[in-house]
Amino acid sequence: MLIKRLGPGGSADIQPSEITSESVYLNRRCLLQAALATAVTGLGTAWAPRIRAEGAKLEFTRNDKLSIGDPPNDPVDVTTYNNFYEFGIDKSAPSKNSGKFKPSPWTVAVAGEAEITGQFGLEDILKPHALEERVYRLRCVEAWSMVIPWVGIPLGAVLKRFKPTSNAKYVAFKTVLRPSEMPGQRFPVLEWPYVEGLRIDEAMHPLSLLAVGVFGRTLPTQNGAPLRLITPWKYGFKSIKSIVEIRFTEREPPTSWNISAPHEYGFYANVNPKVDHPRWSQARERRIGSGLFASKVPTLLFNGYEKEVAHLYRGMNLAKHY
Ligand SMILES: Nc1nc2c(c(=O)[nH]1)N[C@H]1C(S)=C(S)[C@@H](COP(=O)(O)O)O[C@H]1N2
Ligand SMILES: [Mo]
Repeated sequence: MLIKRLGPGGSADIQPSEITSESVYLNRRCLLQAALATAVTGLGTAWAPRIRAEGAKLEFTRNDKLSIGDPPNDPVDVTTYNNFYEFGIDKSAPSKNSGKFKPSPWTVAVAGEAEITGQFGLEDILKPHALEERVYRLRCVEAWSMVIPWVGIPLGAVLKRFKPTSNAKYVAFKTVLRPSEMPGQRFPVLEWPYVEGLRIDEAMHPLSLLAVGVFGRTLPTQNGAPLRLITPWKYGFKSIKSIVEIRFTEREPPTSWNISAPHEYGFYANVNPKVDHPRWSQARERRIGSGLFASKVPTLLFNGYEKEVAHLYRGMNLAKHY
């Protein structure tokens, strides 16, 4: 497989052997270690020791402007209460069944309507971007939510480096297909590999994040290592994990949940408390960690990010485009 190197001005072919593995690269980022991470972010180590599957410490700065003030969920909840059907459908399955999954080395194929396409090492995709921590609310369509401090890079900045053409109206993402390491893929629960997509302006929105870490460390396998999407104003299922392909397309791409249940899940998947799921209400949500008997809290339009994203959907009927 020929793997390209993405530079600021274009790409040059290189041999796979030249590629630094993701873990080596991410370790290199950790030059300053915990002391600085704590100094810079005011957070850092207090959370880290409680993570189940400990990744490498990351060097990052906290993006306060794009973070919410709510206290993050317990790391144990974030890393053991997961949806990642490739490892099973129970919430506890991804943390239990993802031990064999190898997130390194990792390459991402970039394809479609862009001037620069090819197969790129994860390191090359990440390299020029500074890692940021952003505390986002995650709202699952199953009517529960969490507050999670992701570490990543803005998706839009990454996409721009591939020089999308004027035909690039959408961006499609694909999860790795690896049934030998992902036991859930041996069952036809969903059509594999998992796919998702965004309209190009949604992808370019400053809130869209390509996450490589959580709680200041590289992503645990159950949270989508080594690279996943986060779109906080949409239901969690848009935030596709373990991405191996990014494709610029002219037409709206297929998405896994829409393929599996088209009357229940649309392409947009914006959090909208007024549009019920056909089988349950979306008006309220349970905050994971608030206790089984805690009352549900009202769900906010666009998951609380209305001010930031409402302009993307002006003139659209959001009851129709669910
Ligand atoms: N590849 C893949 N990505 C996925 C899923 C999945 O099953 N497979 N589940 C989605 C759903 S429904 C949710 S709510 C979030 C959960 O992310 P978390 O487990 O990191 O909290 O991941 C999303 N991304
Ligand atoms: Mo979800």
